[in-house]
Amino acid sequence: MKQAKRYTITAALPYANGPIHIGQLAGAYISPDIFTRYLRLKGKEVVFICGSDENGIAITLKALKEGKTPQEIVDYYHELNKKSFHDFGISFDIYHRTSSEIHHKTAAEFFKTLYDKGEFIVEESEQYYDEEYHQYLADRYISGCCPICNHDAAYGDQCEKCGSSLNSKDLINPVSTLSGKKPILKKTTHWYLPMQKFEPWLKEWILEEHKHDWKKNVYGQCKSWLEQGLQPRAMTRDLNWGVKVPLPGAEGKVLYVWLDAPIGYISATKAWAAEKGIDWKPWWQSDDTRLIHFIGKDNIVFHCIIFPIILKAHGDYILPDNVPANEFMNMEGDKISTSRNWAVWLHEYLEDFPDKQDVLRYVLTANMPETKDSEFTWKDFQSRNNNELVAVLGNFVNRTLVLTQKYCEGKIPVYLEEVADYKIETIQSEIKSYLSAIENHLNHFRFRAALNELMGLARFGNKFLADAEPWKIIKNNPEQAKQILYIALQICASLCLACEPFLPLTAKKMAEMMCINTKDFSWDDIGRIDLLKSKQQLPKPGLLFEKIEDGVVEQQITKLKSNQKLRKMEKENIQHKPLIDFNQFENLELLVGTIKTAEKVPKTDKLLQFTIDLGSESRTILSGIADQFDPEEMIGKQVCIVANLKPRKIKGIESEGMILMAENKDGKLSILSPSDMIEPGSVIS
Ligand code: B3M
Ligand code: ZN
Repeated sequence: MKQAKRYTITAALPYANGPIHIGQLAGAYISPDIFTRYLRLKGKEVVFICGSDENGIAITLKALKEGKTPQEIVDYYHELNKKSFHDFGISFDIYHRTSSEIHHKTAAEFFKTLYDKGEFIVEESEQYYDEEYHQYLADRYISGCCPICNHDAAYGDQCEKCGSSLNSKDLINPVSTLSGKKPILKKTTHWYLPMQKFEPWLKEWILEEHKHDWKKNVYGQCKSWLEQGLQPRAMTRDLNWGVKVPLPGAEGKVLYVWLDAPIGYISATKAWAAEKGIDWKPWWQSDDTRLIHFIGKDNIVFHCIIFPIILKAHGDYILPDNVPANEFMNMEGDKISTSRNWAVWLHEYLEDFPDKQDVLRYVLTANMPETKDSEFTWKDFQSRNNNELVAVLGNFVNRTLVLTQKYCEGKIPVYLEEVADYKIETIQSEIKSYLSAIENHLNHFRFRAALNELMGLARFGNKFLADAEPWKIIKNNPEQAKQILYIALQICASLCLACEPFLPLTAKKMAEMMCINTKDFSWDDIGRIDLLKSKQQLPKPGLLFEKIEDGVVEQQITKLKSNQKLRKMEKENIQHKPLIDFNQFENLELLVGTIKTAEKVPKTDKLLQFTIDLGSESRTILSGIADQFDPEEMIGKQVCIVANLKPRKIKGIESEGMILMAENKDGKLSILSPSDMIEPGSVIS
């Protein structure tokens, strides 16, 4: 860790294509907020940078799905997410946007500098292209049959059924999700960063220099990337949304989103500095600046390998000093997923738990996925609230303040050393020892342990009060009882300051209850026994936290499950297949037929053989439905037929079409029939 004059702290720029959920908050936002608030209290110069990632395929896909423009999507989610972070007290100095002009300019200049230095190699390759939409197709825009498990709706980069990561060219029968047509392969040119060139340097910089100060999960991932060997990676894309490639002849091409997004930290810093009228450069270019990126584990390679390569190649920039990435937080036994509706979104949480931001901050910090994946459950949320926040922190503060009202008319007592039975120094050094434990943990990005020490200080306060028993002493020795309260109140004041990085809204409430102006104090004042002014009249105290009843969390669990069911049904019903054109539909020949004969195909479990009258002809059609239908009962029924399906031989019998059925999610079948009898051979359209 280097000595620093100033700190540039960044938190991953979330895509502006959906609301923020608790997994993201626990992964990449609470920890830098705690860290930054702590540094500010220490009197350090620090800037805390974040903003919306508004470029790339994640945005254009969402726009396509919702029938909106990418701009509409990012405008909406930028505002929503900015507000959510603000509501949860995440104290960014700026929440910027990568669609801004200054970002486009900064990112394009960065690319141009690297280009002028000859850092890219230009290569031509074949990529899928949609002729109808005149667009090259990113992997996510191609769907087809998975070569591994045969799932018929795999994406070009991944099969969601079997989880295999794929190459779009491996898909069987690829179709463009834009037009529904088969894409063609077409040549295109891109600019590649030869990452392998930087391998020896990265091995030295990460594997040697940061062997001891980077977290094990981060170091381990980097090591495995570096051991596998780096490959050239394309830094441009064929897309019409994003930062345009600033070169002649590069029309229709934009920067790869993972090239421009981290540069977003720099452009955000520029915007922030411009507003303050200061120079942005020291924050990114001075050796006495500590640059720290807070991210989730899926972003490690981009922040530890690709972005540092880009910074190094540019030459004017400092490198990250640390990248304390978290693992993932799961929820109620499953991965958090927006698309499966298995999540708690910040704006929804606040609707159900108004004013309880700090409870969530507390629970997410206590469970932060620092070294391995962790788990959020509503039961744990409830029990941490009731047994820790209410029973320990809230209880200590409330008891102290209520007793002050009772024994001292709500005034902070005067400290009389000759009366006090307690060695102030011992109390002070006890508080200081919690404090230095908190500091030590924070300096090593151990937020869970730091929070635990904070609660240790609250426990210490509780124990002090319980052991001193002012309620017993008050009758015979009221002065002595007041001294006890004086000390308890000062411990509360220390707690208030120490809470601020973790539970900023609670710290604010505590400060109001104790009439303390936290701005007058710094982190190093914690432990002082004169933080509160004697004779100060305090208002009637309210509660810091309240108990959460069983019914409340049960409701949340029910909501989660019903949300998911709804989503699953929507998905099953609607999201199956890519869109088709009307002429594709018209190519289907659908006819009504009447079943003349029906019998089971011998030596099979499920096959029924039908003769179907189509008016001018009759057809033999096989159908695998014998487990649900009795052949005899089907004779005479009218059915809908796909009449132009290529004949197929099944068990030696040629089937000349298909009978249409509806199937519910439990696999129950129902035959589709016209509602009134109609001539066989009638056309369905
Ligand atoms: N937007 C991915 C994500 O939201 C990406 C992070 C960018 S950080 C520069 O996880
Ligand atoms: Zn598959």
